Amino acid sequence: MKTRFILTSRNLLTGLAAAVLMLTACSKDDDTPQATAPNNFEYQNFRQNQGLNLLGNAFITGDTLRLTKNDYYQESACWYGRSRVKVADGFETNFQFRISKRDTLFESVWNGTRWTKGPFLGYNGADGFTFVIQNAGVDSMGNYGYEKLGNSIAIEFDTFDNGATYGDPDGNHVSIHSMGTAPNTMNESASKNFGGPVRLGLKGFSDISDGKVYKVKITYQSAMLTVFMNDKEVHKAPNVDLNTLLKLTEGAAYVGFTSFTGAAYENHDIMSWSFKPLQK
Ligand SMILES: [Ca+2]
Ligand SMILES: [Ca+2]
Repeated sequence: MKTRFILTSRNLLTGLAAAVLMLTACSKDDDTPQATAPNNFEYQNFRQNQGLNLLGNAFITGDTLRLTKNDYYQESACWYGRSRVKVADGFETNFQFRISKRDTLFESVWNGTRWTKGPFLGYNGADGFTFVIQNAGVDSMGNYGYEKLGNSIAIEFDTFDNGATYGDPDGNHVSIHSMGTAPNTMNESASKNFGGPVRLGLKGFSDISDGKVYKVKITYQSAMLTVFMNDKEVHKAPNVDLNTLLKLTEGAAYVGFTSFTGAAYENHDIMSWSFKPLQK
């Protein structure tokens, strides 16, 4: 287990004595991917897991890429492992995600002898997932998936409010994080050059951990990075020059996902995924 200093759901909840939370697999498959061209691939589902590099606690279950299961202290990355893909001239990626079976919080009640499980307080769940472009390496993974992962840009779907210290506006937001070639961070200071976090509740998505399947499209064209959910634009960052920001290899990088859980958890699933280049 890595040393952890960051206020995540992991260490936050360890301090909550009054509210008690009641309540690895790593596979790798280097078979030929379902690619129609080196920069154009599509996974209609993940039943065959072809060409993915699964790191940490990511695994395939049925048709689904499960980045992290609903258990404590999971972390993962999953890269398209066949090759780097061209990103600098523009791309479009589409995927579906589902976040489900989050843990719940119950009040802790002292019965005169011991603490017991009290009334239901609400849903918890953590910590979300990211889509990442990185050229650190196909076997690279940071803490919490992308924390400390250098040479990367992460589009974060954040489901846990780590508080003002880390700049989270709530536990249901999308944000774009990069420190260029330096180590990335979940601190929202890394998103200030990309418009900061966007509260998804203000975009009509009140709870992305509700177990429903959501469709995401991310496009990069003419230096504009745009994020859509269910065909609705939810975030847009102009003046993103990936060639300048990151140290790419002939305009190409590795793409994929990261995720983590802590003292709160939920399933983070990717149901489908495609990637294709766009023209300038
Ligand atoms: Ca967070
Ligand atoms: Ca965040």
